[in-house]
Amino acid sequence: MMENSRRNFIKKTAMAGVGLSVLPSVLANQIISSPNQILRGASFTLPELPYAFNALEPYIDEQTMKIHHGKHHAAYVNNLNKAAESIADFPENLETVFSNMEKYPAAVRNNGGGHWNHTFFWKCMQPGKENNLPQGKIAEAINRDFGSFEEFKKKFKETALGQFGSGWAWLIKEPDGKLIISGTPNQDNPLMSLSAKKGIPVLGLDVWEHAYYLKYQNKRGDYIDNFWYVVNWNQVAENFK
Ligand code: MN3
Repeated sequence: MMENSRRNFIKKTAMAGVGLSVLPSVLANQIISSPNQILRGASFTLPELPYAFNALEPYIDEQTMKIHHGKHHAAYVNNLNKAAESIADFPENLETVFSNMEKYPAAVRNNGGGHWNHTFFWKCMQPGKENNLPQGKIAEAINRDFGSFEEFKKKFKETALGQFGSGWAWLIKEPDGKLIISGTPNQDNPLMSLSAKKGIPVLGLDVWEHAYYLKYQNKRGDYIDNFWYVVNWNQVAENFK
């Protein structure tokens, strides 16, 4: 809200400055975007979790969720806003940024990725349940491309375990609709133009130590095994559409 007010103020000031009371929006935008203006193309905010901090217990503990969301994710948002502040015409849609990742500094790649990835990750989870299985078209596609759900989980775990240091494991939909599994380092994701494997993220798992260390310490494999109880397959099916 404050950002919008500020932008409107800048817009009005800019328009008043050139002595015009009515301008087509395209022209008005050009005025706001002139290099002499203090500008902001976008402002990002920390989304609320779609469930309580303790909702994923016992698989993911409350304290981890509080720190992960309230400290780590919040820091990505703050640092992204700082990085975006000095860039003219910074897109409001991060996917636009990712498609031209080479043009942006590392701070945008790391914090833009961090913000997008975590926002996606929170939605991929829900309170845990036994026999938590994919249904419908996403289940069919997993069987088609991996042979079975068990085989899919095995390959996903191999990728998540094999990601050296910090990073993510992804289930991705390629342009032809095929599902593949891929890992990315740091806060990269498969939407980024410089990603080795590109596609639409369908499911993502954060394998940074901050995601599991308090409960699982060095046992990343146990964290991955327990992730399957909290996957929100309805959301994953939406992501697959
Ligand atoms: Mn994280």
